[in-house]
Amino acid sequence: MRILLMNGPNLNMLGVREPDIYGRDTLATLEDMVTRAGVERGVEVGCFQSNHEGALVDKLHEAHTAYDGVIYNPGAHTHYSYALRDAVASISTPVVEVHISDVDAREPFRAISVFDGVVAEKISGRGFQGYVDALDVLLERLRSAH
Ligand code: CA2
Repeated sequence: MRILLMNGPNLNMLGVREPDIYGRDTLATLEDMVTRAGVERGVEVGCFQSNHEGALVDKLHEAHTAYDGVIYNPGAHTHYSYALRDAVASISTPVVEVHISDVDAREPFRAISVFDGVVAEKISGRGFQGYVDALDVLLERLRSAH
């Protein structure tokens, strides 16, 4: 089983600024944590981060054939990118949307997600643990489908 961990714009800045919202740990730590969680569960995790919408669209298209599931934090694209919503809708690979912060408890625009209705599940406000929880959601779903 292959799972893609995908992070959108500005998430390469994790641990660099705004530690009160996003914590002190870096993207490398997050990728390592999810990769290790995958190893424990017998799953290969591929990691990708980009600040560019088109690169993220391309990676989702690649996930259609190359991965069994996607853990995806779209960053601010969550709130406005119909191109990425359409990309998620265009693939049959299940996608779980993850947010480190509790998007419903912040500015009102963050409570809106264009991915509503096209993702398998949305996890918000659990910090980095939310990504591991998303891995478990995907594995449960994928294993019960076989
Ligand atoms: O809570 C989340 O994970 C978000 O997806 C993060 C996005 C934000 O636009 C969403 O509303 C919620 C922003 C990611 C920015 O990450 C930074 C990390 C460190 C320092 C500055 C920004």
